[in-house]
Amino acid sequence: MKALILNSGIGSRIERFTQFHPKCMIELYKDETILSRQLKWLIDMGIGEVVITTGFLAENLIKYCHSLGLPIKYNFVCNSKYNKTNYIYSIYCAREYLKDDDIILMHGDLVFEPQILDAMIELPYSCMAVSTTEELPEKDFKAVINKGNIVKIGTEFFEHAVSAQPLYKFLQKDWLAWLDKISEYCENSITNCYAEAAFNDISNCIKLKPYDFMNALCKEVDTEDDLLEICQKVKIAKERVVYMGFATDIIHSGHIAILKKAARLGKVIVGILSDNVVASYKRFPLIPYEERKALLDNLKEVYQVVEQKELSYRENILEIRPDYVVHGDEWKEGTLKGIRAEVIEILQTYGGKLIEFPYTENEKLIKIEQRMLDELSIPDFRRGRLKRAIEMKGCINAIEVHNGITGLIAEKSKIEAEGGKIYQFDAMWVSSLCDSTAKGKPDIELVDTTSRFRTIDDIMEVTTKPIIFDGDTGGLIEHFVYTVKSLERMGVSMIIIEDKIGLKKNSLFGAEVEQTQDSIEHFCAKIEAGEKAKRTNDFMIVARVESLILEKGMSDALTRADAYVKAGVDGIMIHSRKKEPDEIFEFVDTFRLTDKVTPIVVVPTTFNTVTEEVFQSHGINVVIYANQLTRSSFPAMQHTANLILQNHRAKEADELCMPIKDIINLIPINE
Ligand code: SPV
Ligand code: MG
Repeated sequence: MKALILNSGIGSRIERFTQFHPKCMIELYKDETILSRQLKWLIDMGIGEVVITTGFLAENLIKYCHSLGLPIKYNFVCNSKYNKTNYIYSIYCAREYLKDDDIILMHGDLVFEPQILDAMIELPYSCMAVSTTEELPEKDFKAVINKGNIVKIGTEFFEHAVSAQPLYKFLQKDWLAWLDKISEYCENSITNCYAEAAFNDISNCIKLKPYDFMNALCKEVDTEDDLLEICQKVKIAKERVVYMGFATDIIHSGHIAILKKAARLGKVIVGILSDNVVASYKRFPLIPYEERKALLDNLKEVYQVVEQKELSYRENILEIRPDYVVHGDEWKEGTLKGIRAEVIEILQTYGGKLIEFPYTENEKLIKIEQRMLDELSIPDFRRGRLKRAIEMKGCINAIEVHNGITGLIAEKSKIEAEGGKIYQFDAMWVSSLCDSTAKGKPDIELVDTTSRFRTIDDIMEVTTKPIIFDGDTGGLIEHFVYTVKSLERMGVSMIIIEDKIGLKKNSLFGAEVEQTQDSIEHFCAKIEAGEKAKRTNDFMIVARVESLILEKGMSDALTRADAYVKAGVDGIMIHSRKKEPDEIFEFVDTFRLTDKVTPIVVVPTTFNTVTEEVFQSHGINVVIYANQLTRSSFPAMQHTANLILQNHRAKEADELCMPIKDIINLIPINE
C-alpha cells in the first residue's frame, strides 16, 4: 500500500500561516506539523512509500520532509501549474507512481486521529472517511450514499448525504478506474474541478464504502478558526490515557500490534497482572512480575507500567480513570466475560470507553503457548515452582496422582468461577498409598524406589505442575541422600518423610497397628543428611510429624516439629486421623506463635469439612488431597465390572463410561 498526499496548493484562506511554507507545515503541537503527523501515522501503520505532490514552495517542503529523518520512501511530484489547476491535475502528474498498489489518499491539510486510518486500512474494501454524526457542512465535501455505497462526492449534494473528508483507502482496481477517469479529464484540459467529479462519473463501477468516524477528529485546516479548533483537539487527544491489562510473559507480534493500536489512541498505561493473579487464571507465569514488567517498560508504545493486583480492573480504572480501556475481543466469551462486563460498567460511570480489537489467535501463537507449556515441564523450571507458588499464594493445594492419566486430570481440571477466577490444582501429590494401591500392593514401603520413580516419570512426561513426593520414612539415611539427589535432578519439588522407623504402615490405621516412631535424634540426622545432599534451594524436604497419629500427644508433636526445624528441614507436615480438625489447629496455632515462616502441610482426609481458606487463616501453606482420585475411581470401576458380569454384555455399563471422544481429547497427540 502506498500513500498519496496532495500538497501542491497555496492555502490562500490561511495566508498568515503560509507565507514561508506550504500549509501542511503548520505546527499543531510541540514541533508536530500536519504533515509530520500524517507521515508518522502512515509509517506506524506499515506504509513504506509516499507520493507527495508539490507546487507552492516545493523546495521548502522537500527539504522539510528529509529533515524529519523518517523511514519512508518519498516520491515528490511537482505540479508546476499549481496556481492555475486543482488537485485533479496534481494526481494526473503523479499518475506513473500510482498504478502498482492500493492507495491511501489524503489532502495535505487534513488532520485526523490515527485510529480512523487504522480502521480504514483494515477494511477489505475501498472506503472514504465520513461522519454520520456531524452536521452537513454548507461548503465542504459531502458524500451521497445509496445502498451502502458512495455514489457522489462533492460540495453541492445535500440529499441522502453525509459529511465527508478527503481521506480514502482505495483497492488498486478501484483506484485505477478513478485514475483513468482523472487522466481523461486532464487530457481534455478539465483541470479546474475536484478529482471527485471524475469519480462521480464512474461511481457505478467502483464499490466505495463509507467509514464512519463519527465524532473523532478528522478535519481540514482551511481557516484560522479551523486551526484553532484542531490544535485544541490535538492537544486533548495527546493527553488521553489508555489502559491495558497484561498477563503475558512473552511479547509476540499480536501484542505489539494491539499496543500500537492502543498507542494511537493516547498514552498507554499497562497494568501488569501480579504473579498470583496470572497463576490463578491462566498458568504459572514463566517469569516473575518484575521481569514481565521490564519487558513492557522498554517498549516505545508504553507510557507507564503499573501493577494490577486483581483480575478485576476496578481498582486501577478507578484510580487512573483512563479515557479508553483496550482489549482483544476474545474476552467477550469465556472466563473473562464477567471482568469485561465490570469494565464496561465502571467506564460508563465517567464516560470512558472500551475499545476491542480483533484478537489474533493464529497457528504461530498457539505454537508459542505450547512451547511455554513445554518449558514449564523442564525439571529446572518445574522444581522451583512449588516454592514460588507457596510464596505467592500463601496457601496452595495438591491432588493425588499415581499415573499418567491421573496426572492429566490434575493438570487439566479447572473450574471457572465468578469474577473470572479459575480454580485449578497447584501441585500433584505422588502418594505412597495410591501408588501402592494402583499396583495392588499394601502401603508398607513394598513398592521400591525404582518403581516409585517410574511412576513419577510417567506423570512428568504428560504434565507441567510441580510434584510433591510421598517419601514414606525416607528409608536408611544412607539411601535417603540418594533419593533426595535423584528427585531433585528429576525436577520434583518436595519430598515429605514421616518420622517412623521399621515396618511402616499407613497412618490412617493410627495406633491400631504396630508402628514405631523414630527417635528425634535419628530423624534429625536424616533431615541433616538430606539437606546436605540437596543441590538447590528450590527443592524442599518436609518432615511429617506422626505424634498425633500414634497418640503421643500434642507436646510431643510440638517438640519434634521444633527439633526438625532446628535440624534445617524446609517444612513441617502435621498429620491427624481425627474427623474434627481441632488437634490440627491446636498444633498449628501453637507452632505459629513462635515460627511464622516454616511452611506447614496438612492432609485433610478425615477432617475434610475444613476449606482451604480456613486452613490458610491458621497459617497452613499446603493442603494435600491425598487419595481422592484413587478412592473415587475404584468404586466406579467395581460397579462397571459388576454390571458387565450381571448382564453378560457392556450396554448397561455404557452410560457410566466416558465417551471415547473425551478420552481422546484428554490425551493430546504431541507433534
Ligand atoms: C499417602 O497418601 O500415602 C499418605 C497420606 O501418606 S496418608 O494416607 O494419610 O497417610
Ligand atoms: Mg504415604
